[in-house]
Amino acid sequence: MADVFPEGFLWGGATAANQCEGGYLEGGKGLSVPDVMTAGSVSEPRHVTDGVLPGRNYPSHEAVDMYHHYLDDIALFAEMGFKCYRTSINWARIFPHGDEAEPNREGIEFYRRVFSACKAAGIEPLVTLSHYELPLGLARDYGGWANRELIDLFCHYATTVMRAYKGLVRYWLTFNEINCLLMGAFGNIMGGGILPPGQDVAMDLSSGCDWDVPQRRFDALHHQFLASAKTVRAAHEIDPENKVGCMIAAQVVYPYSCDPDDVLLAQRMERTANFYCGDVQVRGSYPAWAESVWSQQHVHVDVSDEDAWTLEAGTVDFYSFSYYMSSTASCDPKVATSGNVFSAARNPHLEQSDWGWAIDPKGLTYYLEEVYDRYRIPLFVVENGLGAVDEVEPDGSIHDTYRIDYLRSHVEAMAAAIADGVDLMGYTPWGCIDLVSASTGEMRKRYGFIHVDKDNDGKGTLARSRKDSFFWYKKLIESNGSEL
Ligand code: BGP
Repeated sequence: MADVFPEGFLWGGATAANQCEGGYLEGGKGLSVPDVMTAGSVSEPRHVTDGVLPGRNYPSHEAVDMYHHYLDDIALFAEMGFKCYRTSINWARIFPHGDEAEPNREGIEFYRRVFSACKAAGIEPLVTLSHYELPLGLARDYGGWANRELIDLFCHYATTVMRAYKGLVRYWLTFNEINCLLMGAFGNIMGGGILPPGQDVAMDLSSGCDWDVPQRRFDALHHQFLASAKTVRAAHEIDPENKVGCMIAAQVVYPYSCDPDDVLLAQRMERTANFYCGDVQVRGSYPAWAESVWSQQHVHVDVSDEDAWTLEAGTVDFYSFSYYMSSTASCDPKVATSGNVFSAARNPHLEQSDWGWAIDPKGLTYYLEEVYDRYRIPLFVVENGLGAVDEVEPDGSIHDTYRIDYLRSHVEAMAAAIADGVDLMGYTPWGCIDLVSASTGEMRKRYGFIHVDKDNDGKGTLARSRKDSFFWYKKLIESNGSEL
């Protein structure tokens, strides 16, 4: 492929603290919402329990133990030639309950070591401040993000770490997949830290959430918009070199048929899912159609003059997103099924992963071009990949050609968008090292270039090994995307 990727393109990989770190009570860390979420599977939902219950499997507690393996893992990232490593800071490692005045020094020093190791290896850290990991104290005692007090608590946390890592980190993301708050169970728990009532409640993604109160989610989202906008301003004051992005779960929705009702439905779904959040964070105000979204949901969002000013003054420097799949919209209820974030109809033209996610590289080109046309700021693909079951051969090798094929076609899709004028900063495929799945809590749903010896029951040596995709990605980076 011709040289299309710009000089300095940020090739790398992405993880999140609660899915890879482990060490859940080490170094003074407090409990975080994922620490009370059990493991599930493709057919069994994860459960949220009232505290840590004996005899249950909580995958975040050890995860893949990066807390103790980070030096070796960063060395493997460097061997692949990573220019960038996206990870997140676990807020409860810095402020164990979430609302202390002074940070936990051990937590600060842990991430300083991680980011320094990245820098020493020539890898630029890209840090998510909130990746599905609200301190449990804030979820339990404040009601999560539905409570406006979280804005100041978050800003205190964000500015503390930005000051601590000044000169080490300059790329930041405020909220991971902020738009997940537009949907039921997953949005409440993972996005908003709004816990279900009860001792032991299933986070069922395939059906509705009977304890959902839409007003709470829309309030939570508004509070996160404000917290994000204030953080952007503070980041620029702390260090003018800082660049802060939003992070949206990309939803590409095609009309299932050319019935104008399907076309309009697809437009509405796509617009709400992507641009409700994108417009606030990039343009600095709610879209014109926000009122109709609110009235359909029977909610009211109170945007005071001061709020409006805050949103306008804190727009992001770049737009980042995760992209895994596309979906379709149909007015026929008989064709509806489910995807990773929003409910949709199965596309008969596309293959699906073992977890039912439609594989659609062209959807990535489509999305990059749509979003760039709308916002005209740099874009960054900070998650993409194929969750699959890998077989380890007797000699220890792993021939994950399906993963290479998936990633290759998505790199081609990015190249097509760049050739069309899209300003793309980088690409950090998800789960560059095997880690815990967010939606199902499994280990067997693997994304990594690096295999970790650990199974769904938590057994294994935690040994790391290189898959075939490791060598493929290394060559790709070496050639700056031209050797596919
Ligand atoms: C995104 C999340 C990640 C990640 C990924 C893959 O929604 O930002 O945290 O986990 O999806 O999803 P899963 O882990 O459910 O396969």
